[in-house]
Order: sequence, then C-alpha cells, then structure tokens
Amino acid sequence: MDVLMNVWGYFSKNILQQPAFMIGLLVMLGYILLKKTWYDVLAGVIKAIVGYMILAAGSSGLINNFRPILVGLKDRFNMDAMVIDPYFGQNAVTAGVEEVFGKNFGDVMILLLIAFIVNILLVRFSKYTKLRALFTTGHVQVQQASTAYWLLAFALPGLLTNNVALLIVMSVILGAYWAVGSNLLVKPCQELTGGAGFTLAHQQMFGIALNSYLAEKLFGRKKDGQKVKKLDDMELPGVMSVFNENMVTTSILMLVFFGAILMILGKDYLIAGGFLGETESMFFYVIKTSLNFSVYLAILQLGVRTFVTELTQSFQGIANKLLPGSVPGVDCAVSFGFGSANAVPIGFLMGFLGQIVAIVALILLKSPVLAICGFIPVFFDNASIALFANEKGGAKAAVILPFISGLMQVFGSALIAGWVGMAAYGGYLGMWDWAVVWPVMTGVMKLLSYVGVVVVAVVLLAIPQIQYRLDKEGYFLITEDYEAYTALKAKKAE
Ligand code: ASC
Repeated sequence: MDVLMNVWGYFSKNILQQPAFMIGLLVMLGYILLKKTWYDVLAGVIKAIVGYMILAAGSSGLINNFRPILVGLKDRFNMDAMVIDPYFGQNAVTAGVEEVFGKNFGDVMILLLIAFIVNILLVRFSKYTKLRALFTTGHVQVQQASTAYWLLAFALPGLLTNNVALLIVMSVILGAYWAVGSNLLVKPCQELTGGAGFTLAHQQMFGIALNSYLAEKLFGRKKDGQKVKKLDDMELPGVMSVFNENMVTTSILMLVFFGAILMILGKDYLIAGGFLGETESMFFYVIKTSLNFSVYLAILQLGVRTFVTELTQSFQGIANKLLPGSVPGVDCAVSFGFGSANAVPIGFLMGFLGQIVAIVALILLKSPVLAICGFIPVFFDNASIALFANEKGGAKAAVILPFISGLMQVFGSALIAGWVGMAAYGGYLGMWDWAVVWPVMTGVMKLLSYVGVVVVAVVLLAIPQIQYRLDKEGYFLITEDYEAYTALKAKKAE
C-alpha cells in the first residue's frame, strides 16, 4: 500500500499537477498508440510541453501581475474580507481542515486519486454513461478536491468517523462533477473552435454551459429573425476605428481600468507595498503595468496555438484504443485562442463590475462575511463566459451575462464560505461552479444527508443521458468527425 501511495504521490506531484507534463504524457501515449515514428512522437511531445508552458507563462504572468493589485483594494480600505481565489481557497483548506474536521490534508490527495479514477471509468464506459471528457488540468483538480473535501465533510458529518466510506462518497460526487461538467462543454467548444476536438475541464463548466444556453435563448435572435451582431461584426468608423484591432482595444481598456485602480490605491500604498520604486515615475509605471495585460494575453494565445493541434491529433490514439469517443478536457484559457478576442477583456471588465456591485451590496447589507475579488475568478471565468456568450447571443450577451456572473460569484461565495466556515480561514475557491453549483449540491446533501447524495449523483449522471437523447445521431459524431456533423446539421435544417 505504501509503495502504491508513494508512486501516486510522485505521479500526482510531478505530472498530474503540472498540466504541461500531463499533456505531454497524453500526447506521447496517443502518438504511440497511433504508431507514429519515434521522432514524430518526440517532436509532438516537445511541442505539447513547450506550448503548454508558454500558455502557463501567459496565464501566470497575468495572475502574478494583477492579483496583488486587486487584493490590494482590501488593504487599502482596511477591509476584513476573504479573498475569492482558488489558491486562497486551497490555503484555507490546508489551514483549517484539521482544526475543523480533525482530518489530515493528505486525505485530499487520496480523494483526488479516487475521483480521477471515477472520471476515467465513467468515460471508459461512455457507451452507457454517455460521458466523453477526461480532465487534464491537475492543478485545478487539487484546488477542487480540497474545497469538495471541506464541503462534503460539512454536509455529511456522519461519515467523518468512517474514512473509507467518506472518501468513496466524495470521490463519486467529485468524479461525476468532473466528467459531467466537462462533457457539457463538448458541443459549445466544437462550435466555438470549428471542431478542434477538445473541451474545457476547469472551474466554470456549468457556468459556461448555462450562459451559452441563456445567450442563445435570450439574445440569440432578433425579433425580425435576423442574426444578432457579435463583437467582431462591429466595424467602428473614424477615431473609434482604433477599437477594430483587438490588441489596441485591450490595451486602452486596461489602461483605463488599471489606471483607475492604481490611482485609487495611490502612490504611497504602491511604494509601501513594493510595487513601485521610490524614484520610479508613477505615470510610466501605470502604462507599463496596464500594457502588460496585452503582453501576457498574447503569450497565452501563442501557447494555445503551439500545443492544441498536437494534443487533439494525438488524442485520437487514446480515443480509438483506450477511451472510445473521448476528448481531452483542458484549461479554460485555451478557449482564448478562439472566437472573438475582444470578448476576453470585455468579459473581465463586466465581471469585475458585477463583483464590485455585489461587494458594495454586502457592505451596505452589513453582511457578516465580506469578500474581495481575486483576479482568477474575475478574469478567467468571465472572459470565458463572454467568449461563449458572444458566440451564441452576440455582443449584448457578452456584456450582460458576465456582469450577472460577477454578482453570483460574490454572493454565492460569501454565502457558502460563511456557512461552512471557510471564510474564517481567509479564502474561498470562488469560481462560478463553486459559487453557484456546489453550494446547491452542498445544501441538498446537508438537508437530505445520504438521500441527498443519491439525488445529487443521479441528477449529475442524468445530464449526459438527456444530452444524448436530444441528439442521438450527432452526439458522438461531433467529436469523431466534425465535418460530417455539420453536414448532418445542415441537412436537418433544410
Ligand atoms: C485557475 C487556476 C489557475 C488559473 C489557470 C488559468 O482556476 O487555479 O492557475 O485558473 O488555470 O489558465
């Protein structure tokens, strides 16, 4: 057993939690199964790992640059608030799980292992489960396993004395959430990317699915039956034409946005916090910091272009031989390489606006739990939601839906983190699914106990069955042969 746990520990730390190596491993396995030459395998693996590392350089550049600025608002206004951010959430679990439940953080890693196996098994038996997507984003899985551990331990205190039963119940719920959530986005992702062959496996899967649906239903058609205008359909004249170019739009928007926030934080605060050198010019510091946003976004998109084709081509090997009909589930940032590039900054800003409105409401309502925006939920969730909403419902959907999402992220996180006691440890995961879907699941299980567990599992597993029954012909075809799928849809529309 010890040997097994050591092997798992090594694999989890060095490969699973480092998506670049996890993707590299999958590409290697896929190409070997496709019987490629050794040098094709080598080239593919290198491109996949380097591409992913470029993507990660972009996304961590964004996080490391802009998280301290947003969290700075909390210090600047002396707020006693928890931060909604996956890493703060994970730290809260590490700090509190033993005190609150008498459990060791090591149990979270066992939960991760079993839940991952549940995900693989559910996809392996896709003939029955109709589940097609495998999580490859281990760093996110660790954060989710941590939070899920806390929420489920809180909901099912009767199981705390029986570790085996506790872990099994937790793994089924978490593994099913992974498989079902990423499966929900198989279709929206193919439609966004023209059949690129991946889905998203991140922290806002239900959020994107719901917002895509709402975008189509509420904004997708004009009254006269005409198509709605997407963000990129707007050709602006005269001086406004500078906004026709995405890099310019993003830079100007961020200059205004971060310019305002940095002014609010003030020069003294920035110097004391080590952001700005004493002799440095504030003016140029603001310009440099804000434009870095466009720089990291461009890096991120280059990373996506470098590895996505390798991953999806090689995954054919896995889909043919090991996990029939499956697709890889990847980081939500991968979607930023597709669709309207303008949706990304717009989703971010509208989500931020929503979060700020919600935070002010919490303050005015004298809520016992206050929250402050973490960069990751504001940016990655809302940019993705805007991207998919724009695709289905056009520009209006891309502006309105992320705003509502921002409200839900704050209200949902404050509610659940206050209720289960995580707020006291300074943070909560805070991404859309964890601010909306998991609080509902936790509530059902707390209320109905073991019956609640069954209800949640059955509802989750029923979702792919319903999706399948709504489109039996196209359901697996969409990932196996996108051209044939679009031809089928065109024929049906005639
Ligand atoms: C997360 C998380 C990150 C980012 C990254 C986005 O949820 O934990 O580090 O989003 O995955 O690319």
